[in-house]
Amino acid sequence: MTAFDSNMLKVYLVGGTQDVGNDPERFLRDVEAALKAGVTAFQYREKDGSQLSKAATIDMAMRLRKLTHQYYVPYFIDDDEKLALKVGADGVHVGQKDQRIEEVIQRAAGKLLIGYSCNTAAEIAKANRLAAVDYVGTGPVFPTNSKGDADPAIGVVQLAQLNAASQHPMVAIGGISRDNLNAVLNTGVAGVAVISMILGSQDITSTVKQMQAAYSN
Ligand code: TZP
Ligand code: MG
Repeated sequence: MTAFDSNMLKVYLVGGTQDVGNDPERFLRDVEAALKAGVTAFQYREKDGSQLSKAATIDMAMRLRKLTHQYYVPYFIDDDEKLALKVGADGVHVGQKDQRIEEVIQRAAGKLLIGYSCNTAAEIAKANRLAAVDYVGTGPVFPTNSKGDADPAIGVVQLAQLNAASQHPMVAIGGISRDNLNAVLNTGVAGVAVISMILGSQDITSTVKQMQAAYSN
């Protein structure tokens, strides 16, 4: 497990094979292009229409561990701290609808970095009391097509308020695109997590570089 640094949230790629037309080889190619171009963290999130078997998901998780090591990029796994420990990932991301955060902390704290989805003031207040949480993921900021059970969009005003209330670094997620990236960064969040902005891009390298450049504006 690498040490947590909030800079790792800046350009945070999330994705699974379902985000690239259920094509595992294309997924590996696209993730590698993004790692090479400079994403600061990667989260493997195999759900919402995935067609991979359990065995194929474990195999993919291992291949992604090798790839992320090759590019020195911190590697998180969505929802499944057992899989994260098995493949030697750096961290696990836990949603509100997933396993209870207290149980994940008990099993994984000190072994895995812990990200936690928090989309309301009450959820942020709870996360503030959990010292083992490394960062919170908050959204959807805008409507998204990448998550079947996404809550209504919160918008940048609410995002800024939640970020101000959070004692953990915050990464914003949901519907983030070239058009709204600067508005999201103006809220003061530590970073942005995206699926389609990168995995749906015609030119992954230039998209990642534009995201990096947005921090120096
Ligand atoms: N959690 C909240 S919104 C979302 C997740 C996983 C999907 C983000 O995907 P996109 O394509 O960046 O809107
Ligand atoms: Mg989850």
